Order: sequence, then C-alpha cells, then structure tokens
Amino acid sequence: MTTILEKALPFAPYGAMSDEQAQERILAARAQLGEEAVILCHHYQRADVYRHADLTGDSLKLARLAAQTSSRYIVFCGVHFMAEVADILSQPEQVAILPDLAAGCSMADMADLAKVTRAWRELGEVLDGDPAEVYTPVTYINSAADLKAFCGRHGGIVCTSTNAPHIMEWALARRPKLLFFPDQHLGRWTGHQRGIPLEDMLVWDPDLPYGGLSPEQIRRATILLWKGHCSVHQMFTKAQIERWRARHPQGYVISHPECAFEVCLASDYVGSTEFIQSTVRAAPAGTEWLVGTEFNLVSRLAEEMAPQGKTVQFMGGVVCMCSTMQRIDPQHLAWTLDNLVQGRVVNRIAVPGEVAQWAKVALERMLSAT
Ligand code: CIZ
Ligand code: SF4
Repeated sequence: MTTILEKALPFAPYGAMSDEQAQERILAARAQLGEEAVILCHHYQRADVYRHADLTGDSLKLARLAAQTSSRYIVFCGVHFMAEVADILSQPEQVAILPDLAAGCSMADMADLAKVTRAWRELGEVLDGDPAEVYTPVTYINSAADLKAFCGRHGGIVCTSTNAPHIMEWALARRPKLLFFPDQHLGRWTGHQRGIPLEDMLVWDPDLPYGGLSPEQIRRATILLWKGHCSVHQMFTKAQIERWRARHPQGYVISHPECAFEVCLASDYVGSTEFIQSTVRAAPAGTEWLVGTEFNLVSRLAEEMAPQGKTVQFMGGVVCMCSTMQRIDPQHLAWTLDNLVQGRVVNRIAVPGEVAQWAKVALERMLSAT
C-alpha cells in the first residue's frame, strides 16, 4: 500500500550522512526487509551502490528478472525509463521504486510524445496517407513509457542495444521504412550492419518542420534517424582509438553502439553492455582491451579481468560517467530502504493504465520477436 509522501522519513538527515553511515543503514534495512525488497543495479551504477545488488544486468534483463521475483518492492538503481519498464513488466502487486527521481536519461529526454506525434503527422502529409502503411515506429528502450505506448498503438516495437539488428529485421519485414528514435547512432549502426547505405538513412531533426528534410528526401530514405544521442558515449573519438592502437597493436577495441558511427567503424567489436562484458570475459588470458562505454562498467570489468592477466582500459580521455546514473548514491538508497522498513513507499514509479497497457504491447512484441 502506498503511503502519502508527507509521512515519509525526510531525506535531509540522510543527505548529511557519510558514505559509511549510509552503508550501515542499507545493510540494517536489508536485514529487516528480507525478501520483501529486491535491489536491482544497472551495469553503470557506482561501486558503492552496486555492491548491494541482488540482481545486475542491462535494463531489459533487470526488468525481466524483477518480474520473476516474488518481492513486493523492486528498488531500481538505474534511471527513470528502466524503473518504468520494471513497473510495466512486473506483477500488479509489485511496486517499482527509483531511489532518486532526478535519475533520468538525457538521451531519453531528446524525444517526447508531442514531437514524435508531430513527426508522424508530417510523414502522413508527405505521403498523403497513413504513415503506418509505410513506417514502423521503433523506439530504443531508452525512452519514456508514452513513446513505447506510441509504438504499441502504431504497430511499432521497442528495441535494446542487444536486439536492435533483430528488431530492425522484424520491422523491415512488415513495412518498408522505419522511424527510429531517440538514438541516431544505434539506428545508423544497426542499419549499416544490415547493409543499408548511409545515404538512405537521414537524420530527422525534431526541432525543424518536416525534420529539416525535403519531401523528396523523406520519400527516398529507408530509415529516419531521430536527432538524439547519449552525451556519455558521444565523448569517445576515433583519435582515441588510433592513439591506443599505436601503443597496443595486438589489442582489441570494443564499443557500445551509442558511440558515433566512426568510433563503431574503428572498433573490432560493437555491442551492448551485456555483449561487451561477455566478449571480454570469454577472451583469452593476456589480451588487451580498449572499451568505449560508461566508466563504472569498464573499471569493474578491469578489476574482474586483472587476475586473468587481461588488461581492460577505458576509452575516454577524461572520465565520462553517466551523471544521472550517479544520482543513485548510498544516501538515497538508505533513505528509500528505511522508508520501506517503516512501511512507506517513496519515489514510486507507476506508469498510468492506458500508457502502460500500450507500452506493454510494444515491449511484448519485442520479447516475442527475439
Ligand atoms: O539497455 C541498457 O541497459 C542500456 C542503457 C545499455 C546497454 O547496452 O545495456
Ligand atoms: Fe542515458 Fe547515456 Fe546515461 Fe545510458 S549512459 S542512461 S543513454 S545518458
């Protein structure tokens, strides 16, 4: 049962706690809560939160695992869209919680329902017909629930960085074109892997009428790539790879598909966080790796691989972490769990009925297509 926020323990005393004090509170609260609460941590979480995880993974794996638990409270240490997916895929009696509501995803925020709806209407005008006869809307899981619902309503689908190639096949087998949002880089890399020429994938700028494209360009393009990106992954450059290769000629470079196209092209392997970890883990002892994804994942992998003599290095020149992921700190986790001990739910993420229902349609299309 949700309790009104006013009655919740205030955050201020927790904000003033040292990390050590917060760690102790977390352990004490967990001992009291037992199986009532399950803690999920995304790969990009900081070490002092990650150590409390019951389950770890990418956003989709975590949401699936959470739905299989019988825990009433799903405490999601990740970002907002991930907690939404956990709420949508979990049982009605389970409650999804995000310890800090400020933990958003700047990429997800680059597309919103008003802009996507406008793009859809403009495509209809250019086609002089129903866009759903020609385009499949495909949203990356890094998007708000109402965009997943938009895809559900219009015959579209969700994809993750793991299954994007498969989902693109699914979509192109049904309709000839795709409107892909919000990450242009994942869309471009996936289209390129499928052999779609770059000139047939055009960027749709949602801040310009008709995406900044002429009717001829729109009619010609196979994929319209929403002008969105991840601020963390766009920090990596081809020059960083070239410098590293000069010093490590036998080394391997592995990047996330949210990186710029030229970074992906210059890499030996490109894939999701799950793929990056499994590839490096399966590599022979003594190999050297340069990894282009979020810093916390890379440093954890480096520590894990060191005993096997594998070197794992972070691609960035400066340490680039996902700043919104870092909003989940031991203090917010302690505050969330102590409230649960008192029977109070803070920061519940509950996707409203109709949005959840249509978003689930798009998510389930993805789950049964993969
Ligand atoms: O889906 C996820 O968890 C994200 C954001 C990235 C990935 O590649 O796993
Ligand atoms: Fe969003 Fe980028 Fe952070 Fe992933 S790393 S959650 S895409 S801002």
